[in-house]
Amino acid sequence: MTRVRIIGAPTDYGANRRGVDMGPSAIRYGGLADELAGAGVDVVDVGDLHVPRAEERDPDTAEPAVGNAKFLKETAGVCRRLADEVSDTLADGAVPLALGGDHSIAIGSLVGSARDADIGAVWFDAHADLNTPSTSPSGNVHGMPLAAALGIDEFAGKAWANAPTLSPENVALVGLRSVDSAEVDLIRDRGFTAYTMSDIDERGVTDVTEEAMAAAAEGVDGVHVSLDLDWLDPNEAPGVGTPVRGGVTYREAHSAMELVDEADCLRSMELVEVNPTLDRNNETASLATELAASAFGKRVI
Ligand code: 4U7
Ligand code: MN
Ligand code: MN
Ligand code: MN
Repeated sequence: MTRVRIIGAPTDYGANRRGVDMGPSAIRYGGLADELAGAGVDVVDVGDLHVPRAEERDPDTAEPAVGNAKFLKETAGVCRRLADEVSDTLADGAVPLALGGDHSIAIGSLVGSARDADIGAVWFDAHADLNTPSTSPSGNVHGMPLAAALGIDEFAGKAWANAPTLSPENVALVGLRSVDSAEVDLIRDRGFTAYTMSDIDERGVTDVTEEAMAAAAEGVDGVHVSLDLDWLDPNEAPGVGTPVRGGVTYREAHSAMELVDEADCLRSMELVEVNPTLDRNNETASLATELAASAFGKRVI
């Protein structure tokens, strides 16, 4: 029986919108544990990591932005704790499921998942999250986690941020529709596997997801799946801070998550960017729980 350990990481440092720190509560309230139990999974919820609120920082000791990156020190603190939880969970033979919070927490998930294994990653997201402190148009670290984990530019040599066994050839980006110019260059130059929404239009989400999982899994021990809820169309998932029109539908998202399960290489996962203050009746949080259940094997019959 698959065992899953839920770890909440209620951050909002990395996003431009407050409220995403309430994501873990909303996702739990949306029925995550029951949905996973319905998928035949043995679930343990270890609660939330301690995440100091931005307002609790002593203004005299608060770190200034690093380059253009806001709250990088605070993000490092949370990600170190999350990486330890993720690697302990794996050592215990369970699959870590981290709940954000903003997408900067993926740095912790990836570092923890890569600690004792070679990993790949599949990024279901409207965005590439490959900015660095110098290229980011916003300074928000939720737009940088993949660059951090891969040690690109200013992130090179930062132990808290780097997942040394992850390389671009084992990273697949799925559903891209908002990519900044420096990110386009990285995607072209470094050997990522990348699928835009146009690829999904042309080939269908099932083909694309199968190929993405296979590319990520090639030659490694397991795959981290990162699900940013802004991957879906804002009509289906309104409760996100950086919505982009033209995303996948409810059915496409479920098909993709079923194929995540069928690829049979899932090592760790996260659900991020759910912002209950922007949601409609907790629909985005509930959708996140349903999609996780599909990824962990839930089927109609
Ligand atoms: B998310 C953006 F400029 N690229 O870096 C940036 F468009 O985790 C958005 O995928 C990043 O939601 C979105 O700020 C980060 C922007
Ligand atoms: Mn996104
Ligand atoms: Mn993202
Ligand atoms: Mn976002």
